[in-house]
Amino acid sequence: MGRLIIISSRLPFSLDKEGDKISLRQSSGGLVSAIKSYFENTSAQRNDLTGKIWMGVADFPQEDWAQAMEQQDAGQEFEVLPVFVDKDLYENYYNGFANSVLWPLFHYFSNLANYETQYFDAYVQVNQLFADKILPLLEPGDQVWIHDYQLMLLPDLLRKKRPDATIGFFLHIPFPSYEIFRLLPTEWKKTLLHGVMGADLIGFHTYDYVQHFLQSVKMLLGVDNYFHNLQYQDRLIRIDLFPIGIDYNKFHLAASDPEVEELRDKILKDLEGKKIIFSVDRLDYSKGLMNRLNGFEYFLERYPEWREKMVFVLNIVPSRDTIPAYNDRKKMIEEKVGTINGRFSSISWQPVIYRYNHLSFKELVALYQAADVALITPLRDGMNLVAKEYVASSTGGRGVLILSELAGAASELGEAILVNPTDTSDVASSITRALAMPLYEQRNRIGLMQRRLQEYDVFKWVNDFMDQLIQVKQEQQKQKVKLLDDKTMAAIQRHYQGAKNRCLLLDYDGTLVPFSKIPSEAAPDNAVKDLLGRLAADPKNHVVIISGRDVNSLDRWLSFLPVTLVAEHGASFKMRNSNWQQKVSVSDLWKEEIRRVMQMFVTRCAGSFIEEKTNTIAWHYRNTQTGLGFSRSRELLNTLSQLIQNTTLQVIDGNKVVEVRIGGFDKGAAALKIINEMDPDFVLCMGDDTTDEDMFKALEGEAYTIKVNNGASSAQYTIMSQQQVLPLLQSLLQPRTIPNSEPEVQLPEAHH
Ligand code: GDG
Repeated sequence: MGRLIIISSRLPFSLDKEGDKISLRQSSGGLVSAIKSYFENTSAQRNDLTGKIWMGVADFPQEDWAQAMEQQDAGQEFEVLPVFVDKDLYENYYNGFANSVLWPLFHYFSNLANYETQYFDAYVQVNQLFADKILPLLEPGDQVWIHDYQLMLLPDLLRKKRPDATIGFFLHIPFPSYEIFRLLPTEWKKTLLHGVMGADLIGFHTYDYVQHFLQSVKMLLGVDNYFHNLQYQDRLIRIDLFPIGIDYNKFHLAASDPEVEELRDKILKDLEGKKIIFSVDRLDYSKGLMNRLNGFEYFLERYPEWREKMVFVLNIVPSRDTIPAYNDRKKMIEEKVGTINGRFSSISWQPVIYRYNHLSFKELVALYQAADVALITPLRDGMNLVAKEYVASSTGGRGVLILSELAGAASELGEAILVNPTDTSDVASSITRALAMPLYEQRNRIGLMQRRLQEYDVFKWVNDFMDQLIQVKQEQQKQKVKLLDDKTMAAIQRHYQGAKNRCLLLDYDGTLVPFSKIPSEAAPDNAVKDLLGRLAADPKNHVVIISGRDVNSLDRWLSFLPVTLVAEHGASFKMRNSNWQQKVSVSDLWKEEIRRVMQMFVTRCAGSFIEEKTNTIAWHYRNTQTGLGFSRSRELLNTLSQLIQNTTLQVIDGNKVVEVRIGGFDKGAAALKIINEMDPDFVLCMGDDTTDEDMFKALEGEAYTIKVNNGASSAQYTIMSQQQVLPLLQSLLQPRTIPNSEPEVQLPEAHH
């Protein structure tokens, strides 16, 4: 491994200027907390790291930066690479697209999203600035890790110039459901997805976000996944969940730091005799502060016995206060705090202690320690580190966490009291439950959560992500489909000539014949018939045409030849010189329902049509207006996938066709069955479509697998077009002069 290059939209600090003196101040926020901890703890880092770089926008002028670097001692744990962005451009990028479009939308506040074109333009430009800065500095072996929603286009911008670079991307906020994501203007949403897909590994906090992302990729880019892997533009990409952890020991051990103890004791003394409820958040509508206050107000109303016996310490950290949606919120919150205090305070007691400031780390931990209850109720939150930090800071197992079920952290912290923040009475009753919880129960719950947080801490998180990134790279290497070159072809020919029992498995449409506008007109021409005839005439050959076509077409076009025909992906067979056999006979009732749905799509999409076969029914959109056909096919896929749930049917997203078929057949199983029966010493398998991938996978190590047309594939080799298929087969019959050198190609062993 080489250098680790972290790229986030902002650098993890800003500059403080006092007269001539300039100093660095660390900024707060989840991402900064996590990566800083990792960089500070050298013993937890991978030992093969040769350097650490952090790149991000500097929110200070270039001159100040130069001066700060002169004054700064060389004690930084990492090299800093500042990006300088013009103020107006930055405004449109950061406060504009990032925080007035993506942030609200991804947190399900679609009504707050402001789709301004200049915002998007600025987003593209700033992502490009990042790319321009880092590209000339990239070295082989570098691991680039791009963070968060402000830089979704960067992975692809790097990929375009450095196809082999190692690039990871992590999203710290939720990835919303497709129904929300699709609200973005079409060009933007496709550009964003395509941008992220420049990465090799894409990480999210929870399983739901992974699923949402995969669904959007399927609907908008037409790419399906298998076990969290995607094949996109010739590359394997892995999408997985990496729930971010915290620096557990930093929080847990800080609790016994004398300064923290002193601060905590002071808080406890000042609020003596009262239970403490605590929350700390950036000022953000996603954090659900108004709902929290409503819940707290209802608690005071509904459970008067707790009045004077508790206080709610509400700490809000200033954030993005130049955006109107944030500033308005501050006023509303302060009014609400005023109302509650006005309504319930007595001369000696005030229910809400409200502060609008940034706490030092020690103050923060002292408050975590002092609090009997942490009330953390965001309306949406990618993860929420505050909840984890509160749990980690507890000593002796004291403390109760009330956590919103809409925070990513809820999927790991099941022992918290989980609430729906919009349910005011649920919040209120959870507060009483927490305040009254016996110590043994608190200990039990906190203990279980602490063990989990200690186990998967921030160091595990980073190393886990880096390990997977390296693994994906290795798999890509293994999987790289090689262009079939002359040398390999010569080796295949040599093997062919020496073999006595050969099997040639050939797909029909798109392989033996080009695609035709009307499927029923794709009859083989004389050249195909002649070639197949000559191949089949050699007694050492067994030619198999393996297709998704129905029995009738294959029978009409090819049954005059001594070849084996496989129709409908293996549902029907006609072994060489014998009769058709059908593998299943099931009721055709299912087709009626599917036909009805497909018929609707035929009406809604001019040029599309339905094709029915014995075991499949397909909707073709090859002849439709390009964009429309594709987008209708996404809708149809979605509808059909829902419809066939819990049945044995399968929906296949093929080449310009959406097909439903009875499950249990695929070309892979059919191909294996044939070669198991005939035990050949040479197998060649060619195909072009998604369904042919099943054969390529099933025959791995047993056959020369060749994919027609460029594109990601499990096949060993690829040829660039369908027009090369016949000449290739022809060359088996009449080999050119074969060079004598040893082949580099891996020869599949004879099948046993
Ligand atoms: C994003 C996602 C995801 C807060 N106030 C003070 C302070 N903090 C520190 C906390 C914590 C961090 O800031 C806040 O992290 P969160 O996770 O709660 O929230 P976001 O900043 O919105 O972070 C979030 C996160 O990224 C990581 O992936 O969990 O869902 O929105 O570490 O301790 N620290 C100090 N004083 C404060 O007043 N010292």
